[in-house]
Order: sequence, then structure tokens, then C-alpha cells
Amino acid sequence: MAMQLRFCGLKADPACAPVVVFGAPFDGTTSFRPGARFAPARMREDSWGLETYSPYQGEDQEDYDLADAGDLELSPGNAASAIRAVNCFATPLIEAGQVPVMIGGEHSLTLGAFRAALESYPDLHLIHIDAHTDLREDYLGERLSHASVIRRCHDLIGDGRIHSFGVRSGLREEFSFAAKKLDFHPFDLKMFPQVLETLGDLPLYVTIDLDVLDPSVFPGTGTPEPGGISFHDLLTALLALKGKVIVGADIMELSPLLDLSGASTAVACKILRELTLVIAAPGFHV
Ligand SMILES: [Mn+2]
Repeated sequence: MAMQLRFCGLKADPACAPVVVFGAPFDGTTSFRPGARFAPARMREDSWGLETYSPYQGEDQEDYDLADAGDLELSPGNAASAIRAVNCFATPLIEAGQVPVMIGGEHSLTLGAFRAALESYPDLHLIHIDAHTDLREDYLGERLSHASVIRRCHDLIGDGRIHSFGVRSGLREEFSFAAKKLDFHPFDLKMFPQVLETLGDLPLYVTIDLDVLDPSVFPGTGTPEPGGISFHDLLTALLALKGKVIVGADIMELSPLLDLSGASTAVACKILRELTLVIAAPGFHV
């Protein structure tokens, strides 16, 4: 674990903080434009432009024990070893009741943290927010591709426990698989609050592929997909997660060098701030 600059507002000791952010800089299976490996470092640097106070939640990161554990050191071309490293890092945290929040890196890495959560929480459900189905059996023979990550999660938990939102791209077979096997809400997040209601106090892993956002909001990603949701839509969904039992989460697929204006990185930083506060401060919000 190499220690870099910390994400703004995350000052607690990762050994005991209830919420532990960590970076997973890997983009070895990215099917189109690579570069997500640069997201964690760029987010830490640019987070100095972000306030620690969330006016949406009336909460300040500095009032909670939030930690940044730095980045995992991941082999650039080996998805299996990168996913294993994420799993090895997340497992003891989750066993200790801490909540890991991963900054990708590409989406395939979710499998490592999701599997760690499932070991401790057999009744786990997956909240999946993404532009893409990610349900291919394999991508050009690679079963651990970022285009297959939700299929691999389905292999582990089976039907009806993946709740998927915002998807607007994939193969015909993936869409029909999703309609049969997932709780599938394509194109937008309108059904998000109703679905959360049905989940009650079940443990949740929340994976956010930031390409769910419209490319006009978030161009800095490897596979941009027109017709996406707004920042406000995503924020509203995050706030709806307040009070839920989130045992692990991630925000994936920022590729900062694809948006040199820095706007996409600023979006990712703000989403991370809101997500960490939703997990750490599940009570009253304004
Ligand atoms: Mn994805």
C-alpha cells in the first residue's frame, strides 16, 4: 500500500475508521479508452478544491472518522491479481465492521470488494448504477473484463438480488438476461426510492459506474454513453441511500486525462464526498 496525499476531509486512521476510502488504480481490461488508473491520484489532488461541508446533507466530513488508506499496488496487466488484491484488502475491513469505499480504476475491480462483502453478509444485495449492462459472459475471451463484472456478481448471488439503474447500452442478449435475472430499471433512476423501500434493512453493496452520468456532465470516462442522467439525479439517489445498511461501495471509471478541464474529476470528488457522508452520517439531514 503506497501512501500518497489524502483525499480532502479524510483524516482518520484507516486501522479503526468506520469508513475507509482506498484507491484501486487499474484499467487493464478497459475495452475502449484506458486511463481510469489515474483517477485516485487525480481525485486526491483536485479534492483540495472541494469543501468538506455538504450543504445537501448539512454534514461535514471533518465531524466523522473518515479515512483514506491510499492506493493498492496493482499489476498493470493482470485483472485476476488486481481483483484478488482488492478482495484481500476489503475482507478484513468488512470483517471488522468497517466500510470500504473504493475509487476505481475500472469496473471489473468491483468483483473483489463485492465478493468480500458477500462472505460476511450472505443476504447481500447489489445496487448497480451504470450506463452499461456489464453482463457479457466474457469480452473477447476475458471473463474478468469490466464488460462482464455484473455477470460475475450474478454468478455469485443469483437472480433478483442485483438492482440495476440507468443502463442504456449493451447487447440484446444482455438486456434480455437483465430483464429475466435482475431487478432491472434501465435509462434512469426514477424507481430508485421505491426499490430501496422494498430492501428495508438488507445489507447493500453500492457500485457506481460514473459513466451513468451524461457525457455532457461527465466526459472523462473510457466509454461515454449519450442519454445519461444528471448530477442532480445521481445526488438524489445517493441521498435516498441515507440510513440504509451499506457495507461496501465504489465509484468507478473516472478517466481524468480524458477531460483535461478537470470538470469530470470535480464531479467524482463531489460524489465521493456525498457518498462517504451518506455512509458515515446516516441520521438526520436537511
Ligand atoms: Mn460498468
